Parts: sequence; C-alpha cells; structure tokens
Amino acid sequence: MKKSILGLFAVSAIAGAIGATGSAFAADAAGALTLSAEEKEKAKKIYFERCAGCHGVLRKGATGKNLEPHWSKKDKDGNMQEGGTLKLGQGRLEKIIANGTDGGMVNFDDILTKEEIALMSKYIQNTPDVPPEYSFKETVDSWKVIVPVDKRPKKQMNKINLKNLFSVTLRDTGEVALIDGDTKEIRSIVKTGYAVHISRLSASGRYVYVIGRDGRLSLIDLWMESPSVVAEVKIGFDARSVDTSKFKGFEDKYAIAGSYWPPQYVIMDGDTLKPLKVVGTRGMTVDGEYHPEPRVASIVASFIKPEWVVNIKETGQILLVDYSDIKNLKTTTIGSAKFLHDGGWDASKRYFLVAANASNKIAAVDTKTGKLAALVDTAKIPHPGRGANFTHPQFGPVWTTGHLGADVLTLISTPSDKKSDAKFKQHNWKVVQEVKHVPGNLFVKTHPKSKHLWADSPQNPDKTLAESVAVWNMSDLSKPVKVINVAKDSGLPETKATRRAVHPEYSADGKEVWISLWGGKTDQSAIVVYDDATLTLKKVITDPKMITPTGKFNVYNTQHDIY
Ligand code: DHE
Repeated sequence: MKKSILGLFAVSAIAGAIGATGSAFAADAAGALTLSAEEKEKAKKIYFERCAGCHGVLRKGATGKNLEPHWSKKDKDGNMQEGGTLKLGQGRLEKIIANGTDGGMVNFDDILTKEEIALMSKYIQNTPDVPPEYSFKETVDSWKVIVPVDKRPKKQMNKINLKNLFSVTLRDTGEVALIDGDTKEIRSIVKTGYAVHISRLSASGRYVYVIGRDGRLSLIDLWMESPSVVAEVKIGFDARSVDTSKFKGFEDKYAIAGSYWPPQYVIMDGDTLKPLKVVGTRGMTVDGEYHPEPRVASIVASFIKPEWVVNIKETGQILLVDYSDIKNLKTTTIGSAKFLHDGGWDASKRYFLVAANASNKIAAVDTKTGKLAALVDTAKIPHPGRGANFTHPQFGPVWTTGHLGADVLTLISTPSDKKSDAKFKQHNWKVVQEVKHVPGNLFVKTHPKSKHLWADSPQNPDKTLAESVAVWNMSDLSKPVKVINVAKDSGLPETKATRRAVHPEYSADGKEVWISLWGGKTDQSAIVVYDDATLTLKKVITDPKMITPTGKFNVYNTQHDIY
C-alpha cells in the first residue's frame, strides 16, 4: 500500500508474512537487538505516536496485528500457531514498516527516516514494557480549575452564533480552532492535549470537551468573551473518547472520558471536571479469554435514559453505564464482537450501531431494552465515524457505514415506530444496499435537511482519491453525482505529499459541508467549505495557524447527534 501516509490506521499483515521468511526464532543475535536508554526512549515515543493506536500498548494487536516477540495461539481448528516479531527478523520488519503491506498496513517511509525504521524494527523484537498504571489519586492530582464556576459568565458574553460554531482539531499543534460558521473567522485557538481526537458538547451546548491522545481533557466555556479553557484533567496516558450526560435532569452534570492506557474510564463533574470515579475495563473477551488491555473506544450519551454506551475495543463488550447513582454504579454488559471502534445512533436514537472492525461486523445495541439488537455482517473493516441516517427510496430508514478495507458504503435498514415505515420492518438489520465507493474511507455524513450523502477516502493509496470526496444524491445511489477534488479546489500550491480530504461536517442549518484538507505539519492546510445544494465551492478557510486540521465538530449537530 504505497503512498498513503499516516500509520494511524495501519493494519499490519505481519501474520500473513509469517512463514514467508521460514527463519527460526532469534535469527538476529540477541545483542544486536539491545537498545541504549536514549534509543529506547525515542522508540517508545514513536511507538506511542504512530503504532499503539492500532497494535496496542502491550502489542497484543487489535486493528493491527500482534507485535510481541513471540506469540502462540490455537487456530479455529485447534492447531497451535506460532509467530512473532523475532521470527520475522530485522530485515523483514524493516521492509514491512517502510513499504506497508497488502493487508492494509500503510507505508512509513515518508514519515520515518531509515534509521528510525531500523530502530522501530529492533524495538518491537524486544519484550514490550508494561507502562505504569494511573490511579484515581493521580487523576485528582492532575485536575486544575482555571476559572471557577462562580467566576464564569452568567450569560453568553460574545456575539458568536454558538450553534454554528465549529471546534476544529489542529492535530499536530495540540490545539483546537474555534471557527465561526457564519463568518468563517477563527474566533480563538485554544491550547489542548496532544493530537486531539474529538470534541463533544454538553447537553446545553455551552461547554466543549476536548480529549487529547495524551489523555488530557480540556473544558472550554463558549460563553466567555473569548471562549477558552476553564478546567483540565489528565484521565490516562492515551485516550480517544469523551461524552457528557444528556438525559433530562442531568444536563451538563457529568462528563465521562475513556482511556486506552490504562484501560479504564473516568466519570467527572460536568462543569469542573472534578474526578468522581474511575472504573477499570480489564476482563474477559467475548471469546471468554482474559485480556489485559481492553481499551475504551467510542462513548455516546443516551437521550432516553441516564446512560452512556461505552464500547470496549478488545473484549467486544458494550457497556451501558447508568449514571443516575455514581456511587453505586450499575452497568449492563452486552457481548458483541471484536474489536469495537467508532459508531453512531440510528435516526430514532434508540439503537447505537458500532463497528466491530476486525470481525467485519456492525453491532447494534437497543438502549431501550438494554440488549443486543443485531450483529450485521458487512464488507471488510467498517469505519462509520458516526454513520449517516437517511430514508432510502426503496428500503426506508437506513444507517450507513463506510469501509477502510472495501470499496463500498454499506446501508443497513434500521427499525422505525412510524406507521408508514411498517412495510420496511422485513428489512430491519439487513444490509439492503452496498453503494460503490473506493477503499480507504473514514467518514460518511448527511443531514436531515440534505438530499446528499458525502464520503471521504483519505486512506486510499492513490493521491487523487485521498485528496477527493464523493457525493451521492440519496434518491439515486447508483453512482456519485460528483467527485470533488478538494485539494484542487483549495487553490493551495500542489505538494508532493498527499493532503488528505477528511471528515465532512455539516453546518447547523444543513446547508454547507466543511471538509478538512489535512496536509503535512509544514504544509499549508485548509478547511474547504461547499454549498450542499449546488455542490460548489463556497469558501476556503486558511491561515498560517491552520496546521493539520482533522475532525470538525459543529456545536449544534454534535450537541444533538445529528448525522
Ligand atoms: Fe479516530 C473517532 C480511535 C485514527 C480522526 N477515533 C474515533 C473514535 C475512536 C477513535 C475510538 C470514536 C470516539 C467516540 O465517538 O467517542 N482513531 C482511533 C484510533 O485508535 C486510530 C485508529 C489510531 C490512533 O492512533 O488514534 C484513530 N482518527 C484517527 C486518525 O488518524 C484521524 C483521521 C485523524 C486524527 O485525529 O489523528 C482520526 N477519529 C477521528 C475523528 C473522529 C474519530 C475526526 C470523530 C468522528 C466524528 O464525526 O465524531
């Protein structure tokens, strides 16, 4: 898979390569694998930034393959299989890291130097260090209230139309840009954690919660004259998810953030981030095996119960965490499939659909009954983001996922209580259509007021495709109505490196679609805004401070889970 950059979705085909070398374990002299303290520190940092997301801190594998020096396991027929990085050896590992594999691992030769690739190959043949735990006390010690609640404004002090504000991740600078959706002006740039993953909103829409990959959670008060961080806490060493309490009576009361390492989630006060409880997620997988690193993937707040849906990646368990009594926390554990990643609500917001990406399945949980509603087989490596809900002309309400590993968008029929939808019941939880797209898709998006469905393809190895998005008219999905080259439309000078067009996001009124043009750290990046009705370019938002924009979160749409 040449020339798709970022290793963040690296799905290594190392296991596929086992046997190809035929070499015995420890082909390299043990001494040759010894690293100096300085080399080890450097390798650890690269591993955390580039590899841990897919392969896990303990290297047991998830989206990416197991990278332990030696592993053995029974295959489905009960035969013992053996493998590991030692068996592959230095030369083979260097090739895999540099060039990627057909199994989906991207090439790193344009991110890492030759020396760094050699270093990483050595590093992963050594036994993984087990990182330290992170206690409740340490969480509390990291907690800072920068502006106490009684010193905060009693009403909105700025003139921004907050509903249409966008919180935009500036990935490589550890910041978010707050961009006015009406004027397209950057209102403020706020320092946050490293490589922020997502922003989520409080139920009232006043507070933005921003989680960094380094586990730093920042709380931004949008009512301040210049919106800025009012509280911060570090919830772990490696994190991706956050949400808030959205059930009636609990608005803005609690926040929850999930950690990859240590595997746990933390419940906090919504307006101060004061840590209230930490809950570990180690335990048994859906196959009945103990896992030491079950990471917290997506979290979503229910609107119909005081509950969060917390998806545990490695175990395949979906937790419904009842926050009505934090002291006596009640949790429903629903077994689904591995490895759980991202997902979103269906149109009724009763069912949460989450990708079990290594099983090529979508798991749907019924949050009303607290039971698994369906496990739907899909094409390879579903990656919905939050998915896209619309009414299909033939099959009624559907939820859509894209795929990293397949050239389709999958449409799944979802239940509806409307009398007029009764005729679609027979299709519920079935794949009703696969719409032809290209592989390497990360995010799909639509809006209740739109007739269009947008899909990106930033992980496609072809530069032109990675820099483009496709748009369908939902009344005829036979082919896209338009494929838009976002990099060209940006008017920015051509670069050798790919500038990925990623993460379509609608404005609050559903009339505009914002796409990030995600260039390298030293390239000029932009947000390119399109008119959704005409599919024409409306505005290019660019600025020297616009460095590596990725996710964009419109306040109103994120607050109400509109997608
Ligand atoms: Fe994400 C959502 C994890 C790489 C941009 N990403 C999520 C969620 C998880 C996750 C668990 C769901 C959060 C939720 O809803 O609560 N992402 C991971 C990884 O483990 C992975 C594969 C590797 C890593 O090391 O992080 C990864 N993600 C990426 C990227 O490379 C992206 C494109 C750019 C970046 O930020 O580094 C990226 N992920 C996003 C975005 C969302 C997201 C924009 C939110 C989508 C939305 O619309 O809500």
